[in-house]
Amino acid sequence: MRRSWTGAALAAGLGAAILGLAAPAAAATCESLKDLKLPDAHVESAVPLAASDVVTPAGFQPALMAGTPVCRVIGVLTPTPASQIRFEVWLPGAGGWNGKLVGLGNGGFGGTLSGPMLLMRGEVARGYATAGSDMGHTAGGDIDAKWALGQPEKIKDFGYRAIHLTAGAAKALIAAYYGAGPRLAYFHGCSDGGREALMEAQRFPQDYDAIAAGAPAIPWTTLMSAFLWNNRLLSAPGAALPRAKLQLVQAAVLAQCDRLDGVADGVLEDPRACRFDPGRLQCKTGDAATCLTAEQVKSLRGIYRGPTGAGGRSLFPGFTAGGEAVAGGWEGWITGPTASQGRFAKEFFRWMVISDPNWDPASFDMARDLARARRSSREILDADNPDLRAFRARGGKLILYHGWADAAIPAKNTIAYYQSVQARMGPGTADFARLFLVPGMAHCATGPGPSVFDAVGALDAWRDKAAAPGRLIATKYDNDIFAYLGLPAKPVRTRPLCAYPMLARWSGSGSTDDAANFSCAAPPRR
Ligand SMILES: [Ca+2]
Repeated sequence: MRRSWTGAALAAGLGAAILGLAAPAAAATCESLKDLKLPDAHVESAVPLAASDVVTPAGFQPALMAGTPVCRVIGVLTPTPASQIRFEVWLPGAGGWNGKLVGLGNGGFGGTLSGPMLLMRGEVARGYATAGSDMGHTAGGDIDAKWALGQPEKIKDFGYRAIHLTAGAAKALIAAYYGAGPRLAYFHGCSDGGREALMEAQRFPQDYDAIAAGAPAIPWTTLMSAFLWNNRLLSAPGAALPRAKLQLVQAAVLAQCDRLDGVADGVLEDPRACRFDPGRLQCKTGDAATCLTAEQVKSLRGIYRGPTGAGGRSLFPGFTAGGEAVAGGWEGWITGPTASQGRFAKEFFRWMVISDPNWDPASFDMARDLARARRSSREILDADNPDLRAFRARGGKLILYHGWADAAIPAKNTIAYYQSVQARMGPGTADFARLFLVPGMAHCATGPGPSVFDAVGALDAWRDKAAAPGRLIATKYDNDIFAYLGLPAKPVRTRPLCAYPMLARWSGSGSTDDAANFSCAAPPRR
């Protein structure tokens, strides 16, 4: 009798455990999450999506199928009367959930959920519950800051509050839906999403257990000033750099430096080793297709050097050589007539710093206006605090990455931040924070080098299984964007990304398209 009672209890217990995996007793239906009470927030809708359902919110381009059955929750956070933070949480069915949350960052000034949702779609397919926000305002695109005029609380939402509160709302929804909170929570963002990632590590270390920050837009106030400094540099008479001249320069850089890393592949493993002076391309007289004018040489030297202040002191790092003509690179970000750097900076100064719709970027003065930007916005927007003690103390892990061919934000800026963390946190920094530089990678994605790698997978292996990443494997695809979004694409080449300061070195035999023929080695002394 006793035995059968035990057996029955065991069977019931097992049954409950099995049922518990499929549908925990405390769990809610998707639709019932609409009635969930959250602090300073309300749920607008909670709807089950089939894998084949097409997700097309305003501004969500391209429209894609959900790809995975999820409970899609849309809500609004209102921590202040002026706040209106739209967020989404996608919850895979209980049987497909891996017990973890991934928060995804936004880009630019935010303003839609397009960017986060593209990444959320990929992470729910791997079993994560995912979350993202519009950063607290609605805008026509991510280079639009008109919403900030006279809205100090909305600027705080954009600066740090939207991502922090979205993390809390996501955890509450997860606890209600599955009957248990996430066992582990990660965050991944690039560009402004990288800034958001570092805000979380610096300001809200309890939100996430591990964080990946790609090409972080830090410190925001200095970055925007550096954008405008480049813009003004190129506005001088004769200083513009048309596409053909960028191609001329990049070809000269690669002819001089491509083989310094032992592999002629159109990519520089460490652009800092390339001592290229554009003066060697200067025309003997006037201008021609095969040479640069004196004014163009001056522009290039300025972009490579970065803005300087009194006495030639560097105010922000410059860009490295080798990616001048990369598609979507310098022309789209720095040198083209409608380049994004100038547009971003104009929006920032006009609507967040000067608060004057008629403010003219031509009036920009680096010393005066950088100081002004810092006074108005440093406390809210700059995520460059190297003190990560609280994040480290709770077991947090941080992966930083940055593409060497990034024309939006210079890779050297992320090296400088990592070095500041090393200085503040000491010799054990690599035990919780590592930097991966990505040769030939443009801003957050694409470029001539292998640029597709699994940052969240590396975070998960490190935080959950104590497997510290010595190297990440990056793949080049025939369509990198497709691969990045989890759509079909054909691999072309793999390479290791080595934890800073190590560099990938070809063994000298075997295909240079296979990461197996490379090792991570200390950089040569220079
Ligand atoms: Ca090379």
